[in-house]
Amino acid sequence: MRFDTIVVGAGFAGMYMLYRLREAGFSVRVLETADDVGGTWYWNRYPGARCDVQSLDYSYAFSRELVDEWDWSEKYATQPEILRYAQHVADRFELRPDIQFETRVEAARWNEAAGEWVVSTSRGETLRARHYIVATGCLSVPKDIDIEGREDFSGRAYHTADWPREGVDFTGLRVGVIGTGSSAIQSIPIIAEQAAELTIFQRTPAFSLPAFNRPIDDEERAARRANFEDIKHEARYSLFGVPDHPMEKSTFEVSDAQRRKDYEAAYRTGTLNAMLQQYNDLLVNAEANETAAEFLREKIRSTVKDPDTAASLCPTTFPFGTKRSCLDTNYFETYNKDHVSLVDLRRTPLERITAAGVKTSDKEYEFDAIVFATGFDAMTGAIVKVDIEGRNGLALKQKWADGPKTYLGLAVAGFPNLFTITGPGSPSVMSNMMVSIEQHVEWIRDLLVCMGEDGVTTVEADAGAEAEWVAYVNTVAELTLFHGCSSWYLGANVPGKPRVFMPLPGFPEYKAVCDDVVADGYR
Ligand code: NA7
Repeated sequence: MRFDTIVVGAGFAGMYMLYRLREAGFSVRVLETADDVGGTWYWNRYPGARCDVQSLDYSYAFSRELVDEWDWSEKYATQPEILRYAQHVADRFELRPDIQFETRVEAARWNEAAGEWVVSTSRGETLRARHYIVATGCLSVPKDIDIEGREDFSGRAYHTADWPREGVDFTGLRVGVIGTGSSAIQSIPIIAEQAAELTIFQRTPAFSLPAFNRPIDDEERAARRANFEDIKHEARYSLFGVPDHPMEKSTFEVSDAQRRKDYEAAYRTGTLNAMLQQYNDLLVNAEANETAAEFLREKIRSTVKDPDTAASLCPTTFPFGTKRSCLDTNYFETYNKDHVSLVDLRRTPLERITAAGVKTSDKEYEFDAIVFATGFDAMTGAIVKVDIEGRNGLALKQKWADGPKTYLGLAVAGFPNLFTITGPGSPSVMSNMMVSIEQHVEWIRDLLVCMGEDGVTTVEADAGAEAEWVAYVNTVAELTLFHGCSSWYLGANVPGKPRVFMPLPGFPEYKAVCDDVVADGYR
């Protein structure tokens, strides 16, 4: 079967790409592993799963009708509601007929003679297309669980990113949770409501702010709709792609007392960006950052009653915001429950999983169920999972052996007519994904339309431009405190993965470059 374009993934990126290309007259086939749309919101069904961007911002903005007809119920909607939204979009825009579900892409090879991509799937099919668009998401492939003995456990084992559809009832069980990133922090308070005993194994404590989640009422929805165009514009000119209040002051320009007040106000908004942007130097000046970090540590100490547990829960090894911070509901409060305990793996390292449970250097803990909340092979995992070969048999995995190289996070030299939506080297996870997705999809659509109009059959990133772009992304990262921090932003969570900073901070500046490339005839 032959199409103009094959899109991999039917999450928010793939669905919008399909919508725009079909509208522009292209024949498109979307290939999706799951049996429904939703991408990350299809798989991550763990209890308490929510987005860390507010629902009103984490929405498509391309269709006014869609904005007017969809009512979010909460400031931070739950995963089932976000999935319903994705399903609604698929139905409303009649996307499903062009999406092939339960199909994993195994290989994609560029055929030079035919000038097309040859794509093989888990169903044994071979599909051909001029363009191959990767819309597989930034956090979609769980990292391999790098803990010895993982297969030995005789109880029930779960991964937050591959949660059973029917849910899990932990009532009366002894449960262990490994990890304290966002997935763990969101699920722990809910698991604690059911489990008879809950033990959390923490290697690195995370900064987490209360989400102050609440219902959204009709008045708020109406106000939002009334100002929709302004808000949409503001989002596209904001650092993280969510409307914000520009940072004007630096940390030490204000008195200690004023700073406390400012932090308290930012904290009370229950948003990550307010706290990260309270002063304009928090992400570039370590001393400034430490004032915010200490403010958050004080919050932990005043919430968690046991001083030893509180001390373990206080992050001290990286600046605030440089590892992804979390938003929670009653996370730290949960440690005040008698049946919940924390094991600090920095004091007693995890040795292995056993048939009965988890063994640390100190003792063996017995469980009925273990929840692995150990994170993702972020940004590149899903892309290189497919065996992609460009010109002259060049494997993408090989090309990226020392870290991903892209031009604008959109294209890769040596891989004609291949595009990545929110790929490494673009703002992606450093921005509101919805805003980045819409910008990338529209940019790719415009390019493909332009190619058609000009009779151009292949387009490819220039190797020199790509090298310059990779250097630019690294230079930007080096100017910030993100650089050098062991986070999944630079692949540090996956043993052996090259450490290269993958997202690009600063959505508006990035968008300006993309627009400039277009204005310059796709130089
Ligand atoms: P994260 O944020 O990568 O968190 C994974 C957690 O699991 C983190 O606390 C890790 O500790 C811990 N971990 C991973 N491997 C191990 C081993 N081998 N032993 C002990 N502990 C381990 O993933 P999430 O799913 O929570 O969130 C990912 C993003 O999704 C999140 O940032 C949001 O943007 C949405 P470590 O920090 O590596 O010491």
